[in-house]
Amino acid sequence: MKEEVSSAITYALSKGFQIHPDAFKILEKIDVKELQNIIKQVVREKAKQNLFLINQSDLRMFVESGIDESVGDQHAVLFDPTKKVTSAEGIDGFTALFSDRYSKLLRIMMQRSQAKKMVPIGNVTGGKLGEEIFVAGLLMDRKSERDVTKLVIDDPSGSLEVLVFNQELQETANSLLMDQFVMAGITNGKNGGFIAKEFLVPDIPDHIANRSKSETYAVLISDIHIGSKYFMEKEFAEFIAWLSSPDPVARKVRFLLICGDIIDGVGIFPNQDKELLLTDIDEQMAKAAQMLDRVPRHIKTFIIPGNHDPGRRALPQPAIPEKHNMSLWNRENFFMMGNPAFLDLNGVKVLMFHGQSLDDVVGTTPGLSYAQPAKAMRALLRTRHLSPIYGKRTPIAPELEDFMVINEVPDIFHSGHVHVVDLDMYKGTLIVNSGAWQSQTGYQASVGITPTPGIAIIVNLATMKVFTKDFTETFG
Ligand code: D5M
Ligand code: FE
Ligand code: ZN
Repeated sequence: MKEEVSSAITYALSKGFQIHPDAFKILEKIDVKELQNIIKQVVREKAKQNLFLINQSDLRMFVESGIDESVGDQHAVLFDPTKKVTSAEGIDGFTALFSDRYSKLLRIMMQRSQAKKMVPIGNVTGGKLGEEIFVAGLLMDRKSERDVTKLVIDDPSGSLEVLVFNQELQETANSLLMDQFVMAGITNGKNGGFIAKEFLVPDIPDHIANRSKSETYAVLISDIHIGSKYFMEKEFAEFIAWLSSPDPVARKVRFLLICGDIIDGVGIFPNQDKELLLTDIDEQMAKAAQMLDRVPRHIKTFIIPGNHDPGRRALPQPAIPEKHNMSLWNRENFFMMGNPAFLDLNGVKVLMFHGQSLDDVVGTTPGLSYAQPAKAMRALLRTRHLSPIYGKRTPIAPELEDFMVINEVPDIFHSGHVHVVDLDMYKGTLIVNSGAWQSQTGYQASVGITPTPGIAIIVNLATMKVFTKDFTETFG
């Protein structure tokens, strides 16, 4: 008998359990690396039910042939920026980026009836308009003076100042994100100038989300921050162990989505070294690989980088470079992708974006806060762009194409970064901010961010029902 098998049996016996002879045969077939973990899970589950005999059926699900084949696990990576990023340099790069943003979003906007009355800005500036017309472009400037808000909108033909007097419309104007695409209905003012009558944003249409034919669960997490002093290792290990537990929900999990900040990194912010347990990124990555290696082979795991992970910082980010995590890259059930990424899971379309721009959205929009990141994510869906604001905290690369435009409407929009779990449903799209596995840092305390760490988000892809599982409870 293998040493691991006899030690697993000894463990069960020491807890007062008996093992049915048929169960022995199955123990021999289980992956030895998982055995200790599995036997502990089985012992804990059965003890809860006051049953002290381990039989064949308790273990069958852990051998390869015991995986329920009726739970579908079809996937396709529909977009990954890793091989597309080029980073053109200088002003030219940004001109190209903004011009591509404009044309992609114009295409989306052309589906609106108002687009029929759209006029290029270059044709507007001189003359009298007569009736209300529409202009569309990127919001380049916004100023408020006494009772008037002034917006500057650019399209490739020119630049136009639009005046907003109506109070309700001023609120809409203030909720727009800088550099976002906007369409404005305008008329001539009495004293010259152009008065805004209405604003239209690209937005997503009301839709019915795609569903999985089989009852398959996806688990959504982010911001593990391995290497940080504040990384909640016990809770995270408990979560990973749950994935191979007999829990009926865990048995139907086929996808694990990790939305960035896998490790805490090194030199990400000043004096970070004082908050690190592991001070080398390769040590941190090795620890990540060691912990994630316990994800069972039948769960497809999709990983995108965040601002703490190795590789380029500017958006869009390529996948975490292979040299930092060979063992993760080499796992057949692991998929290393860039940020953002777009996936098809059993027909359900999932947009993954770490969420760097949420800092700028929360910071510049009246009424938004870190306590409700899903509201800020809603604002991104309305702009049909993942990171519109240029020149604030979020670094954006001068690509020739704007890969941050939300071209296709997602069924699930998954982000992290803010470390607060928040769920929302917007026009048929499930919005998930999946929290963190790091307790509150000094910085977060100083700016009033109260994280909700240690929680996994679980989505039933057949019904789009979503629930949370709190792994901090086990430890009180
Ligand atoms: O970011 C976690 C959250 O905290 C995110 O909203 C940014 C904010 N944060 C955390 N540390 C800093 C520093 N040092 N400067 C500015 N903002 C910060 P995360 O990406 O996990 O660090
Ligand atoms: Fe983070
Ligand atoms: Zn982050």
